[in-house]
Amino acid sequence: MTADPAPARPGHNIAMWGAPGSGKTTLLAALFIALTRRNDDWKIVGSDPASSDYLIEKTSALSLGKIFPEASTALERYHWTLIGPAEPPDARWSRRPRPATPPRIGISMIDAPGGLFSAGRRRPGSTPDGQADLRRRELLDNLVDSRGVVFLFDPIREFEVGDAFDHLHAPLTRLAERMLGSDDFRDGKLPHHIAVCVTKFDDPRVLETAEKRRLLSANPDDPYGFPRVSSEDARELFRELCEVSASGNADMVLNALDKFFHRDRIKFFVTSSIGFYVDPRTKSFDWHDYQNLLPEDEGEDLRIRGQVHPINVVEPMLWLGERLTAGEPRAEPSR
Ligand SMILES: Nc1nc2c(ncn2[C@@H]2O[C@H](COP(=O)(O)OP(=O)(O)O)[C@@H](O)[C@H]2O)c(=O)[nH]1
Ligand SMILES: [Mg+2]
Repeated sequence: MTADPAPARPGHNIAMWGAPGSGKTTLLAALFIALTRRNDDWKIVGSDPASSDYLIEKTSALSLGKIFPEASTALERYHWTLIGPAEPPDARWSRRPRPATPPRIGISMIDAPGGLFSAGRRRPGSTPDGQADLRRRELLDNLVDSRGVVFLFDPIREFEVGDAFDHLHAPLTRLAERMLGSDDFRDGKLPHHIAVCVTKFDDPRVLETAEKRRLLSANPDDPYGFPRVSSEDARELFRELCEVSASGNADMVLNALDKFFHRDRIKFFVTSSIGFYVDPRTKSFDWHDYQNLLPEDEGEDLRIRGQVHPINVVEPMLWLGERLTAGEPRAEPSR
């Protein structure tokens, strides 16, 4: 063995974190679809039978049923393993000694109905909710044990409800408290790498904000010609979207992230799990007809119109995977 800590087993863990309804479950299902469409070896497998069941069920809902996965009704924890290629696909990996076995990264998600941390605001006089405390502790344990975090920020929810800060602030404060004595917190910053995912990019309110601010770019490798927001511009879009927060608290999300995490360990991604609609005849993005959600019928489930084309769903995971397995972080060219 060399001194390189490249893990052969999932010694690294990524935790999914986001307000209820921010799109965690859908992102996971989309991740499976997006990985399967890629021509490389990255794949995701359940680490136990329940997590495999979950993945299969949510992915089928999205790809075959054209519906969003159902919200969880009980507290559930799931673990998956992201397995990379055995051989380094490009130079980025070959700077290090080649791993004897493919990189493996654990992904864990605690899915709970209604969110865990909004419950932290107990009404005066109400009895402490032992169950909720337990759940919060589990979510925290998961964050303490992870060095990678996927943080989902849902701009639509922020616009309508405005509780992203609520769902960030309490766990972040408690996470810092739990890590206070740790060597990893000596420099005053949490050791985690955090992929901030702005979700629901396919929603016209998000896409049009990006367009108005001239933050869209094309990806020449994309056969559909989807507009994108690069990671360099994603922070700007995030800031822009915070302006329309219902509570006016969203600006604190960015500040809190910068205070608690190393700037070079935060990366922004503008994502969509379902992507844009693509007409099967033209097979390309059409500014006049891009919505992949069907108009909502009273009492009906929201339905997806065409094929799902996940955008920037694999990228945050691979970025985290790369950073977590790279040992000492290198200068990041694409921040
Ligand atoms: N437009 C759009 N809506 C989405 C997307 N992903 C999720 N949603 C919506 O957000 C809802 C909640 O998503 P879900 O994955 O269950 O969130 P979770 O509570 O964080 O697991 C879904 O039922 C959809 O209505 C997306 O990529 N685009
Ligand atoms: Mg969910």
